[in-house]
Amino acid sequence: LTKDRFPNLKRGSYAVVNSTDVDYFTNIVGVNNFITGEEVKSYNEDWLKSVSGFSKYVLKPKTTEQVSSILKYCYERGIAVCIQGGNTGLVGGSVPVFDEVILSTSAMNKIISFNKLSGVLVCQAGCVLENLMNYVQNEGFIMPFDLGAKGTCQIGGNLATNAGGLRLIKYGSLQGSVLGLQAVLADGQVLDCLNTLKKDNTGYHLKHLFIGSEGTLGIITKIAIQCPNAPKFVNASFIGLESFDKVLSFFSLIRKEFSGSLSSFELMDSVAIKSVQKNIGIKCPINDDLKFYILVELSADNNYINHSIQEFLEKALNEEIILDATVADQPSLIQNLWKIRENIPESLLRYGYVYKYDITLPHENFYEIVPDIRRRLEKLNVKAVCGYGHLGDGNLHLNVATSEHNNKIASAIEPYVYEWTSKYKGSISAEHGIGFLKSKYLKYSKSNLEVDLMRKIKNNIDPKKILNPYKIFPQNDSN
Ligand code: FAD
Ligand code: 2HG
Ligand code: ZN
Repeated sequence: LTKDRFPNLKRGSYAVVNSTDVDYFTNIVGVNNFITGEEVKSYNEDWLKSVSGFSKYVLKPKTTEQVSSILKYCYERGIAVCIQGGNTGLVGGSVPVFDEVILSTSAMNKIISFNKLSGVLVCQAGCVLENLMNYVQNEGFIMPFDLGAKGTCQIGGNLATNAGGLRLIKYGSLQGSVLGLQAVLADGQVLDCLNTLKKDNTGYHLKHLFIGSEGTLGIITKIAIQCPNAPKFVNASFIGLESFDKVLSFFSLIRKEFSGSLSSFELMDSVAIKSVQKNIGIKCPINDDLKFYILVELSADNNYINHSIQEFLEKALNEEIILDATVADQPSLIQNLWKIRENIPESLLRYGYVYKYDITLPHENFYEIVPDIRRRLEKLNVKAVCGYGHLGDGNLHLNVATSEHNNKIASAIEPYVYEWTSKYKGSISAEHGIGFLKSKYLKYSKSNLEVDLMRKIKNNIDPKKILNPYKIFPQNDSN
């Protein structure tokens, strides 16, 4: 329980839900979409099993109007609300800290429209990413982003965390591809910024406030997103290398050769690969005794990528920049290579507990922190220390797996990792957000003035602070 790990944290002075409230909520969402009892348990706990609240109620509205009625009521009563999408977030933002009512967007899963001319998809926030991917694929398009959590995460959650993922290097961030959104504010007002056209410079871009706001400024209910045409040719290569210097040389070469066609450049170290092999049972498709692995995806409308990748890799092999490689250009084979990369988080969790760091660093210093942390934790009981992630975007996932949470290990890593990161002016959360678990460390990436301005915005939009309390902003607990 979060309460046990953070004993000094105080519950805000929010109203406790009573039977009249229960009647009101049931009336709005209907008995089937009002969850209470044993079933609430899984909504209280995050994917990492690192934090859990003790909410008694989950509401699953189906429409913006229902969300609006719920929030209007909660605002008047002073009831705190935790917003939950697919609950795949990795910073404890999607679960309650105390007894906040959970508003799940799972029942808001309708696709509203898809314009084949513009490629603009409009949908409700609770659509699961993979369902959207399949839907637009049938129309000859792709979603502009992809995550390992695609089978569970929802597009509303993706916007709320400003998720990055596996294709950002080619298609950019959600801030670029989201054209518009609709959000319900704390007092129930519906903010309609659901633009479906590309250009609009009429004043402040309010949609950007909600992208990455992690449920603290409003509930995103609808989204308009620009989908690119599906590339005609795609291939993926799984490559082994002996040193991180070679990884950087290879990155520089492939970017020069394939520039705009490079849709992923993912790094995995040997510890990450071993974890997938051992804990999930997926075999490494090439020599499994190398120090570093890369998954490169190329995608283009021109067959040049398929004709030339083989030759390009052979040259790199001859020059000993890389040591082993395999290429796939059929969808099922490409998917098999991706499975290795996408299963790393799950495989590490199987050790018991994982300390996760999601940081940006300059390419030159990208990997140094991993062996450094290994040395620091040498005498402590850890199962694995590994580095992987979106090297193309300068985003490292440093993970430390142990059998269970341990304060001694935590304090050997934190704030050390954040001090290291801020020394390079890196971000202490590149793509997962701040949520509950990282709020204490916000100062390593944001100045006092920035946090102050953020607070002013929050207090203005949600003066009673009912939306996702205890998240993003530092709390009064030192654990
Ligand atoms: P949740 O976890 O339910 O919520 C996340 C946050 O958003 C919470 O603060 C919540 O309150 C808020 N929220 C949710 N829905 C709404 C809404 N409609 N309106 C307002 N606020 C809302 N992340 C990446 O960036 N890149 C990756 O490559 C990536 N890979 C992952 C792989 C795995 C295996 C896992 C488990 C996670 C991964 N993640 C990744 C993290 C996670 O999937 C993303 O943060 C994702 O965007 C969360 O979506 P969700 O629907 O699960 O949101
Ligand atoms: C990924 O890229 C996700 O696989 C998860 O962002 C990273 O679990 C992590 O640390
Ligand atoms: Zn990631």
